[in-house]
Amino acid sequence: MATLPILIAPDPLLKRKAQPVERVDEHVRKLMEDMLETMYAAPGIGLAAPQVGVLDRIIVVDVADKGEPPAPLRLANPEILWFSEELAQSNEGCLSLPEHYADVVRPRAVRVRYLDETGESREIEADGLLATCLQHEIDHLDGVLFVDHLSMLKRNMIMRKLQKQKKVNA
Ligand code: GNR
Ligand code: NI
Repeated sequence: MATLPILIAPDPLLKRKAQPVERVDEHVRKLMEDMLETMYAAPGIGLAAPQVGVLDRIIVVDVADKGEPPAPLRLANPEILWFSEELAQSNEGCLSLPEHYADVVRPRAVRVRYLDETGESREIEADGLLATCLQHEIDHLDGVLFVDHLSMLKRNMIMRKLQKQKKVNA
C-alpha cells in the first residue's frame, strides 16, 4: 500500500468529470487500498479518486467513530438511485480545501448503487454522516466541490484564500 498526494484547490483536475471503470480489476482494487491508506493518514472520512489525480469513478468512505472498529467502504461507479425530499444541513470540510469549513444543505438520506471491490453490484441506503459523505464524494466524481453548494460570495472568499495559499507555498 502507499499514500498518495492529495490535490489542493484550485486544480483543474478537481473540476473534471471522472469516467466509469469498465471492471473492478487488480488495478482498481490497488487504487482503492491506496486511497483508504491516504484517507486514514490525512485523516479523513472519505476520498474520491480525482483528489489523487485519477479521473476514475472510485470513492472510499469510513465514517466509523474513533474507538470503533474501522468500517471501510470501497465503491466503483457509485450512482444515487434515490434521495429524500427532506434536507439536512451539516458542517463540511474537504481534504482538497484544507482548513475551510461551511454548512451545506443536502438531501438527508440517499440510496446508492455501486460495484464493490469484488465487482459485485450492491445497494446501500444511508442517512446522517454517511449520506453526507457519499454525496460529497460522488460530487467529486462530477468535478463538484462543497463550495459549489454555497453562495458565490462564500465560495469566492474560500477560493481566493486557497489561491493565495498556493502562491505562498509555491
Ligand atoms: O474528511 C472529510 N470530512 C468530511 C466532513 C463533512 C462532510 C464531508 C467530509 S468528506 C472529507 C474528506 C474529503 O474531502 N472527501 O472528499
Ligand atoms: Ni472532499
